[in-house]
Amino acid sequence: MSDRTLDAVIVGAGFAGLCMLHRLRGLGFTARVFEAGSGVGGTWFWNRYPGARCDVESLEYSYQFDDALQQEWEWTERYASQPEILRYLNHVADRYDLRRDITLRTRVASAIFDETSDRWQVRTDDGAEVEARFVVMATGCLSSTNTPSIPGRETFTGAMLHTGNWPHEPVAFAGKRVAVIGTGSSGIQAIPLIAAQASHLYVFQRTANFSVPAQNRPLAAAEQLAVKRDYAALRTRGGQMPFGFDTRSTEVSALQVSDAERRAEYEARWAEGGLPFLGSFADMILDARANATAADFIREKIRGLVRDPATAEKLMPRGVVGCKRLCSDTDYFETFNRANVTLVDIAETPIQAITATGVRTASAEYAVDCIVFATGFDAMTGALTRVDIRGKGGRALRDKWAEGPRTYLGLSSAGFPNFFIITGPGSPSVLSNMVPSIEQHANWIAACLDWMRARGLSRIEAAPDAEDAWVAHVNEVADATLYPSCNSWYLGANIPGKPRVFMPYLGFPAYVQKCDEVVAGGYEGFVVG
Ligand code: NA7
Repeated sequence: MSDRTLDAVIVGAGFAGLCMLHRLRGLGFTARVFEAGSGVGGTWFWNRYPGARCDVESLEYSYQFDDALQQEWEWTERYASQPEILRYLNHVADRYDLRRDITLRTRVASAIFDETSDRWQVRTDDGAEVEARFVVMATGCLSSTNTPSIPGRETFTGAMLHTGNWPHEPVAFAGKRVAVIGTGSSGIQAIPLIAAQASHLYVFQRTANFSVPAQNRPLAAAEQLAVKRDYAALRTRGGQMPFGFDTRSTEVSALQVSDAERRAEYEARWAEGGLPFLGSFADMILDARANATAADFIREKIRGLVRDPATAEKLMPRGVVGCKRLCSDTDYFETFNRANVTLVDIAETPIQAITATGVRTASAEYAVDCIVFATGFDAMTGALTRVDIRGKGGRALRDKWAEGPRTYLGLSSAGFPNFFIITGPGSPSVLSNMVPSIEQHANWIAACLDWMRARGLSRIEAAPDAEDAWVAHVNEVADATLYPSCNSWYLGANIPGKPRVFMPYLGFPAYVQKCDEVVAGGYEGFVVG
């Protein structure tokens, strides 16, 4: 190996990249992280919109690789805000002295595999090149923003913002007329805070979304201490749950209990708040009739929260609870009781154009000073396919994935040796608590490199038949659920022209077991040499 050759290039300095770097360094490997942002933090660096907050509890949405870290870090709220998570990640970068191996403000443009040397040639957008034995994509699942190409967008004379690429300077909405387009998690978090400042807020809703109250609150010292006394117990409990965090999931069917028992369960979960609502019943996302009971319950709550019946009607989601990611809010539905908030149903009257001064729908023109796009991401594949990644025979990953992503375990793709993806499509990723999923992948990849080094091996790649079987399995699992029944970003359905393929793998515990079995079987399903 030449002196110039790194063991690994890691792309991205969010939760995944930081953890991967720490793991590889710990094993004596050399690695460099390239990060497009001017700071570390990934998702939490870019998504700075008002109200940005994690929908998994702080005590679980955090690293567990170092008990001292999880003992010493004090979370202030049940659900951490973006600034707090960013502080945490900066603390991690400093605490483990990670910054000296991170190059900021640098985007990886291409990674080309050289079959003769088993090396990757990685080129960055400033024209620099490095050589590495391995490439690890820690590029995140929700990092490539989606801004719809609405006619006239370029003619707008006011400010245009995207929740996923928010300015670092404070944005003042006071006295401004604001349009928010999109009512997914980001819109639902931002809308109440923007409404509190703006002179008028127009919310452009294409699809009403299910949302449950987060019931966020300051984290009491005693509560935090109780977890820290036996942190491992919480981590274990979370790891045994379908989504990899403690949803207090039951084995009970919603259809096996009486109406009163079912209601009591939903009421209790509503009062408790957040995504554990999905754990109410085992068949919530499996059986349409079971799911309909939860949908009816949430619609009834919306009816009770929104004073104007016509607005309440428009805010009522029609589909399957959890099919699109369930939102977790603070005062979202109540915000529509404010006199300065107007809901515009663009399913009824679609947006036709953005003009110099506002947004025009099929029935009216709304004059605004600022447009906020809360229109989501080219999820799971966008950040991977926009890099020119070429494996064996010069084949581009984006060409291989033209009909949808194909991976083995969401970690690796056949034809791309020594190339790993953290929380890639085909792994639990966005259907799980991201931080434990990231750590599981970083641990797996680090152990794999260690194993190869011990055996003097220079190449590992997914076997095509193992990949085919895994892709089939991921689809089979998804097809047994209600997930494929709606136009979610899990399916790529939010991006015009993107192939409709269910990307994440449902079931964190079974997935971890499979990864462990693959290792125990001598990296079964991989070709090594
Ligand atoms: P999401 O969940 O993809 O939400 C995007 C929203 O934007 C959603 O309401 C979309 O409506 C709407 N949208 C998308 N494209 C358009 C166009 N062309 N016109 C009008 N409205 C549009 O993104 P978020 O950022 O809120 O959340 C992403 C994840 O981040 C979230 O699930 C958490 O995991 C964290 P649609 O439903 O497609 O009709």
